[in-house]
Amino acid sequence: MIMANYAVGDIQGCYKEFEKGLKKIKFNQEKDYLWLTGDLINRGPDSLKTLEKIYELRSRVHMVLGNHDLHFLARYYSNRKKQKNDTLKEVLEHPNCKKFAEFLIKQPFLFSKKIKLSNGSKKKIIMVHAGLPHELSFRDCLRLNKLSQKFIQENPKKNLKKIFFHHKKTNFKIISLHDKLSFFINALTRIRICDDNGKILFSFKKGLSDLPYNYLPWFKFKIKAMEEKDFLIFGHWAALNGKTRKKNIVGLDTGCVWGNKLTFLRLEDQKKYMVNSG
Ligand SMILES: [Mn+2]
Repeated sequence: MIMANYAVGDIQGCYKEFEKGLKKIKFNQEKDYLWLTGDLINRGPDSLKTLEKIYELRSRVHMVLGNHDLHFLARYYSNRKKQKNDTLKEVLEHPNCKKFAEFLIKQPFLFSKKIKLSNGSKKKIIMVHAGLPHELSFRDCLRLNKLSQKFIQENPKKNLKKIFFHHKKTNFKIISLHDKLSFFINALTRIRICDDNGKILFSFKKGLSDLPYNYLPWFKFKIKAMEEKDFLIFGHWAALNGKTRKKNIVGLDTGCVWGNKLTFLRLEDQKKYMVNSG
């Protein structure tokens, strides 16, 4: 392979497995790219080393922010409270913390690029952390992504606080632009299931066999932002263990931080490389 794009599921501070995976795929930072689905840090043992490595590789990294990355940014910029399973202390107390925060706050919620597959055809790849609200067009997604990035970057202290409103606003029937951006950010970083009207149940974290009445995984709806020929990768939902039963929507969070596996997917030919936890 001349050059390759490797997508990696939620690392969550599992540095050892990340490093092992880079060796396994023979990652070449002269020509390859890494696509990270977000939640790079927290809960796992080595958030600091993980950030150091990703920062070192940053010119070869495409990434989107996950809910844990946002939580870190909110702790750094706006004194958000520690959660009981946080493992961010080492990063927050490190002299390079500012550098990492400034790197992360520049990252998008949605990333998309056309790549050339090994069969010679071109494919649009869309990457998000958790998923997409099905009623949004791709143009709307790009526009809201830009505005959301601007929103948190222009006043991180104040605006990062605002986006953590959690379960109160659950769909797009929202009037103010800031509420809309806040909803967009929460949806892209935390969605798992929703109903026909796009109402998201943010508190749900289980698997497909425990779906509440009237709710379906976001990817079971017709996703307006995607064409049949596009390909979407996401992380976040470890209980799925990567399975969506859709050919062009692939989950990459295989629960490494919960003792399962870290998944690397070569986008050119869909070859999967798995690293066992531990
Ligand atoms: Mn997540």
